Amino acid sequence: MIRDQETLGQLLALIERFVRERLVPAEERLAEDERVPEEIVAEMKQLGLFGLTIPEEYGGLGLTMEEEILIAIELGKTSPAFRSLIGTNNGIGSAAIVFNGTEEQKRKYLPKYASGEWIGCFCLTEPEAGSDAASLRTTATRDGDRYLLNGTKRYITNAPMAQTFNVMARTDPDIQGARGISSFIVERGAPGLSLGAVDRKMGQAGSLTCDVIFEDCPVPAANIIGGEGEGFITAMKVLDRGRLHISGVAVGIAERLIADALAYAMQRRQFGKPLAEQQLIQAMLADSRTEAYAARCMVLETARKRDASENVTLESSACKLFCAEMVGKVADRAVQIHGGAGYMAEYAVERFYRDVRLLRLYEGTSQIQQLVIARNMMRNA
Ligand code: COS
Repeated sequence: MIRDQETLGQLLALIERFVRERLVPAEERLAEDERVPEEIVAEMKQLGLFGLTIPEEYGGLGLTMEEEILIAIELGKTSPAFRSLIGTNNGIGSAAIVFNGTEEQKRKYLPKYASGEWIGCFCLTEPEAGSDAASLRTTATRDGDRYLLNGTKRYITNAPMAQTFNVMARTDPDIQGARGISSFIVERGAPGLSLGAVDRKMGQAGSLTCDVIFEDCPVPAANIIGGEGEGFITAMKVLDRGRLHISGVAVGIAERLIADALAYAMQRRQFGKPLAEQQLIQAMLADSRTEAYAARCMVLETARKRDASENVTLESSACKLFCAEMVGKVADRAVQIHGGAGYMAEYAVERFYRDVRLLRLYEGTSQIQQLVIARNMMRNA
């Protein structure tokens, strides 16, 4: 749902300009330094990018899902590591509190996420629990008015700079599956909380991940989000939303790569004419454009359904599956259209080709999306 076309149009124009004038020129620096430059972080704060989805009463812009997707598409048109920095505050790092937090938790944390003063992150994955998230082993044992957390979380996006960690941990050791899991807010500096070394990755340089380790880490009982045993279901709701957001990012990246490939194909000449006039190149451009358009339509349609309070678990996974696979193919064709040049670091397509590989993995692999879709089809039959 778009609440006010004119206001949204202004915001989109502002972000489109920020991406084009500030982020795209800083892509190589980001890749080399593996850090979002400080001045860009400051500009992101000023633009309100950390609080796009935080409700207005807590200092954010309170965007609807459709509005958020349109912004995600714009932000997708540059290195995904820029979006990743604001991604957790707008999504998986804050959503559990927005959905299920107490008023006190909302007042304490959401304004800090919205301003970008604090970074939040989402700690679900573990060394032994990736796709099978319900088998996680981190424990939270009640000890008076606090819980003691023990366990290790893995590949946690933005953990190196996070001030809060939304941790899923098992509060009931007798319940092996999803129902034994609760959700907690842990603050940086808590005793027994430590971080592993920053992970080295295939792509998305500048989007930082690391292990988060808990050793008898005390967490006030007031920091549980929802009740005991509600953590897994909340995490799934968070991911429903996150998967849709990532789908929007995939559309934006695809549109960027198509623009880069088209520009190259129109300028580069072979066989006496521009590449873009060779039919086999046209086929690749046309397939990419068609798939990206289909992806854009499905993501926006799902966002509108979610704004209308429909359950979109199946559709969110369908979007994530289609869009993540789509952008993989588009990136592959963009490299192909560039020929040998596409393998060179000098061209952005080389970097994006590696960056987009993550989209088929995080917030649920393509295979997990297939499983969610099929299960929901059976449930609805
Ligand atoms: N919304 C609300 N509730 C949901 C839900 C959703 N989208 N998905 C599952 N649930 C509920 C189920 O209804 C069930 O509740 P009950 O106990 O009341 O029956 C509970 O959660 C457990 O669900 P389920 O039985 O489906 O759990 P499984 O362990 O079989 O599988 C999958 C769940 C595989 C879908 C889940 O583990 C998953 O998404 N894995 C991928 C994790 C992931 O994306 N990791 C990325 C890390 S974050 S970057």
